[in-house]
Amino acid sequence: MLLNKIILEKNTRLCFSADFTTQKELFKWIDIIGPHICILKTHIDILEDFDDSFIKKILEKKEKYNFFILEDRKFADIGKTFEKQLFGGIYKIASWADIITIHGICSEGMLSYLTKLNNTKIPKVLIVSQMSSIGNIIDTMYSENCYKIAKKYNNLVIGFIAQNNFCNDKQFLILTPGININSKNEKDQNYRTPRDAINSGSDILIVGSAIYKNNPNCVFNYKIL
Ligand code: 5BU
Repeated sequence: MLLNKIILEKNTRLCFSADFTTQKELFKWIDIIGPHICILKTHIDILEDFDDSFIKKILEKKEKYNFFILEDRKFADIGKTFEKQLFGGIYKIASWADIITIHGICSEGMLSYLTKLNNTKIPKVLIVSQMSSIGNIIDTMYSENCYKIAKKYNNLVIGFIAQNNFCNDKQFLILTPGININSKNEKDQNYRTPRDAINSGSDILIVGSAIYKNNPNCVFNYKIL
């Protein structure tokens, strides 16, 4: 994975959470934020006007701005359903996403299934091992079990979506959502400051609305710390 190379070359630890519902808005923001990020995070199933042209366009932007694409699908199912969701349907996620998220709950089965596939284009995996949302029921044992599974499948798993570096293992990246320079609770989302996340051992900050609901220049508050 050449993510570290991008981080160094572009001097950024920012993953932009592009939670837009139209392609026009999505690609407009990619053109604004693209030069400042190492990862672009999508939620493909919230796009209202998805069509086949999307895949070509997103891959062109990736080439132009040099970032990885993370589809935050948070897969959580049995292997054969997961396979269809990842490779098939209308989105063909595996054909354009470099990285995907999967929930820890049944990640052992999904990773074992993925390992046995003869498919050449398999995205790398981040396991959701902690969440930012208020009232989520993940406990320390759950996170610890995610770590055990990640070690077993470290050919595919490159890290975790987590709030802190709970495993303290340099082979895995920690990507942290729920970031805003004004720490606050907003509905069920718990926002912590970039500094707080970095001090907790985060490698990459996932930031969405704190940037796109603001002046684009505020990207510099989150870019590198
Ligand atoms: P925000 O606009 O910066 O709040 O968006 C956060 C994004 O990160 C959004 O796409 C969520 O789906 C995603 N997310 C999160 O907020 N918290 C989590 O624990 C996980 C993902 Br996992």
